[in-house]
Amino acid sequence: MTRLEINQDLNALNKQIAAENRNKFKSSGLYVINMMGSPGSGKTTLLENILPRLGAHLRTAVIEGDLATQNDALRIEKTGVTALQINTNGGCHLDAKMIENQLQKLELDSLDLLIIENVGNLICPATYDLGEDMRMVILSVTEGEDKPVKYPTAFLNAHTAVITKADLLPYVDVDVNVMKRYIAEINPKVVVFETALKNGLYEAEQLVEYILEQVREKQRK
Ligand SMILES: Nc1nc2c(ncn2[C@@H]2O[C@H](COP(=O)(O)OP(=O)(O)OP(=O)(O)O)[C@@H](O)[C@H]2O)c(=O)[nH]1
Ligand SMILES: [Mg+2]
Repeated sequence: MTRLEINQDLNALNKQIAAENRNKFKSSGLYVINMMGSPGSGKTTLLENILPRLGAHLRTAVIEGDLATQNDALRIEKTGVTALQINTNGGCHLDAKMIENQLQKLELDSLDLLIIENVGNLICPATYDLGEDMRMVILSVTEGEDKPVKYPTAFLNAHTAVITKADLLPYVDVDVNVMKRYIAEINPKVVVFETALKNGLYEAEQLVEYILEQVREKQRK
C-alpha cells in the first residue's frame, strides 16, 4: 500500500469517527467548538476570560490538547470548569478518536457546551474533523497581518476567528484592518471578533453573546 492510500484510509476513518461523535453530540443537545491557532496565540487566556461569563448561562466542559504537560487543563480548572487534558506526545493535532476516548469521562447529557482547545498549530488541526459545530481560529496580532493568506486552510474551514492581543497593536507593525481583510478574502463567511484580554476586553462580550446564540439555536432544533 502506498503512503497516499494509507493517508486516505486514515482520513476516511477520522471522518467516520467524527460523524459518530457528531451524532452523540446531537442526541445530547451538546454544542461543540473546536478552537485552533498557533502556539501562544492566546487560546487558553481567551478561555480563562470567557468561561466565567459563559458559565452564568451554560454547563460547559473543556478538552485541552497539547504535546505535553497538564498546564492548560490546570489553568481551566481554576475557573471552576471541568477540563480533560490530552497529551499527543508529539502529534501536532487532535483527531476524532482522541475526542471519542474522552467522551466516556463526561456526562454529555448534563452539558450544553464542550470547547476543545486543539494543539497549538495553525496548519495540522485544520484538516481533522472532530465532530464539532463551530471551528474557531485564534490569531494574535503579533503573528503578522499576512498569516490568513499564508496559512489559508484553517480560515477556509472556519466559522469564527478571534484576533487576540489587540492591546499590543501600538507596539507591532500590523494593521488589524488588513488582517481582517485577508481573512475575508479567504472566507467572507467567517465572523471575526477582536479581543485584548490584558487591557480591557474589546469584543469578548460580543463573542460570548454569539456563542450563546449558536448554542441556543442548536438546542431549539
Ligand atoms: N498582551 C496580551 N497578552 C496576551 C493576550 N492573550 C494572551 N496573552 C499572553 O500570551 C501568552 C500565551 O497565551 P496562552 O493563552 O497560553 O496561549 P495558547 O494559545 O493557549 O498557547 P498554547 O496552548 O501553548 O498553544 C501568555 O503569556 C498570555 O498571557 C492578550 O490579549 N494580550
Ligand atoms: Mg493553551
